Amino acid sequence: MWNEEMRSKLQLYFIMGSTNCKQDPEKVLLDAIDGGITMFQFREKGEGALTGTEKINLAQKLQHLCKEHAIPFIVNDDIELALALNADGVHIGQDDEDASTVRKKLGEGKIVGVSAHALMEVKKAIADGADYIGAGPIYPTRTKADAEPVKGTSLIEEVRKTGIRIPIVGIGGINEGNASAVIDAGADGVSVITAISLAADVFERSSALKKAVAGISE
Ligand code: TPS
Repeated sequence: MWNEEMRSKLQLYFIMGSTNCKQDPEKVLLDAIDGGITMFQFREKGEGALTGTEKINLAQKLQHLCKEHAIPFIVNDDIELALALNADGVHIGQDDEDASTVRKKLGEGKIVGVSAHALMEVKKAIADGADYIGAGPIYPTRTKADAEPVKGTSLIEEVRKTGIRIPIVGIGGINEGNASAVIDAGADGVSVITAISLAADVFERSSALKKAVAGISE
């Protein structure tokens, strides 16, 4: 699904779980949706993360909000949860199963995204049938404990220079101040956690990010 629809869904891709929020996660997601996010990933990870039925219940509530606003709901890593909820897709990292296996498990018409940190990983993800790439970390991030070394925008530039057209989002330390550099490097969008999830005004910050991605200065 390397089409314009996928690219536009990636414009402002918000990722979140309960551990990334200081307020009620449902309120955070709703304000972010109002601010203009175009895709959502449920990522329930880290110290204090919910498990079992609590995790499923939160996922269901957030999925419901996404459905009401026609925002694709993607699950991080957890294929069983994605299947149980009939989520729109799954995002996987380099340590997970490959995209082709995940797609077989999910069935037709689902979105499969892959994190990549080098050109070789991008090529493998494409061969495995990935729908999009999460490239990063672009800038320093404290949100992912096992993050790879910072790449700047060079990986995205390198991928585009080779003529590879797969949809890409940049991720890692992105905010409204540096988002446009990521788009200029050749990304279709940006993916953020804390720039939105920890914002004092989630609506304001997501609207500002959306404008930065769309190239409209305030
Ligand atoms: C689309 N990942 C790389 S850096 C990071 C995460 C979760 C933390 C960003 O937090 N691409 C996609 N989804 C993923 N889960 C990853 C990559 C992995 P912050 O914005 O607070 O710096």
